[in-house]
Amino acid sequence: MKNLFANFTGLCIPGFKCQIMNNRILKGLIFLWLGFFTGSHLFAQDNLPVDKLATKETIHLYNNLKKQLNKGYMFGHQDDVAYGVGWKYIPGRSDIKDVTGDYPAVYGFELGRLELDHDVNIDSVPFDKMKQFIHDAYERGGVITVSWHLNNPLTGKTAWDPSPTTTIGAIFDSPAVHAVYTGWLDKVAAFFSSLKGDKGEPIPVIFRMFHELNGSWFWWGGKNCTPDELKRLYRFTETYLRDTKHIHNLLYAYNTDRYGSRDEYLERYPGDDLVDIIGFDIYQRAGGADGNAKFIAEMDKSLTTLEDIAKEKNKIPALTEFGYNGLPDSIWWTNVLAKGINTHKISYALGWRNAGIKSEKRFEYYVPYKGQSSADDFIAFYGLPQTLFQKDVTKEKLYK
Ligand code: BMA
Repeated sequence: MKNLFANFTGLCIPGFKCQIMNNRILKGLIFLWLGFFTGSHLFAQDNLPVDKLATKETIHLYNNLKKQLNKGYMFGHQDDVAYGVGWKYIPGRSDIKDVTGDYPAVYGFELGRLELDHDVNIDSVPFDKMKQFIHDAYERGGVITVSWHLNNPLTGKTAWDPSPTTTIGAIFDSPAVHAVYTGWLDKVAAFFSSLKGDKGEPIPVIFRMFHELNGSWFWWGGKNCTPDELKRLYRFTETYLRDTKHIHNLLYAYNTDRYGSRDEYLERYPGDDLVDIIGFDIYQRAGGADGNAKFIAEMDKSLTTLEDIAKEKNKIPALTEFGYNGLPDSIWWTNVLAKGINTHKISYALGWRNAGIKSEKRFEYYVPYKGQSSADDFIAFYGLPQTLFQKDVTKEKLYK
């Protein structure tokens, strides 16, 4: 011990050579200490997402999303590059790009049916194509978010099979159902760890687990389980992915549907240690001046509450899904959506998918395609200083 101390303090006796060596050791130690200091400063406790072992790129994304709140909100679109109204899998194509010349900044994808080993997801998107889309979007500097309409592991039916209300209980109490559920998580973990950038680094993903969890249409939501059951499932799922499967490229989003009060929003909140991003989904159903005014007022109120909670809890607020199906209002973007969001600081707003038009009465699309009646207004919306698209965020280098 004594000798060691003498060496480190440069007191090595006798000789010059020894002195040089000691200086080197000292310099090395100072270097290491400085490195540690700057590193720990950069990744100080407050600047880490809930996964303390998150990859470098995930940590950068997390911090940049926070910083960017002062610049504007990113526009996102589900399945943007996979298909649009009247087309499917045309390389490089996107309805948003057809209209504005630019891609969205956030790209939503969906994992439903991955748990069943299907080659294509619930909306017929092949998983191998999805991985390529995710890779390309990430390399362009875009942000990836993923939802998962997973089947009911107790009944084997779809996510929309709420009965019986014992599914979450069975996941914990029945070894067979537990095994089904963890088997599904293993597949999701394999999917996330297969997402790699050009340098082999894992691609960060915002995972919207158990989205719309205050509504009663999914087996994990609303009346179909108790708040404590959902919280337990959320904690188990995240811990399993992170600690058992060692997945460290995820930011976790807590995601309700539209909500009436702060208490309702937080009723199923699983804990500050599990959530990076807080958001909600909201759709406009009624049009006209009255419908628009109500939608703007609801957005304004809900976003105010969301921002307050985000500030208190040091989380990132986002509009995790929105839409007005069929976009019947030609100035909806600047006259309604922008008015609802523009006074708020949120990270992003994700428009739902452009599944297409089957007939006059059967259609599903939430962003304009070229020629759609709200396309010109969307270009004006694109030009607003608050809205950020691909070109804006590429400049920001969100992963550095
Ligand atoms: C719903 C609808 C469905 C779709 C599902 C999963 O909101 O868009 O058509 O299958 O999401 O993405």
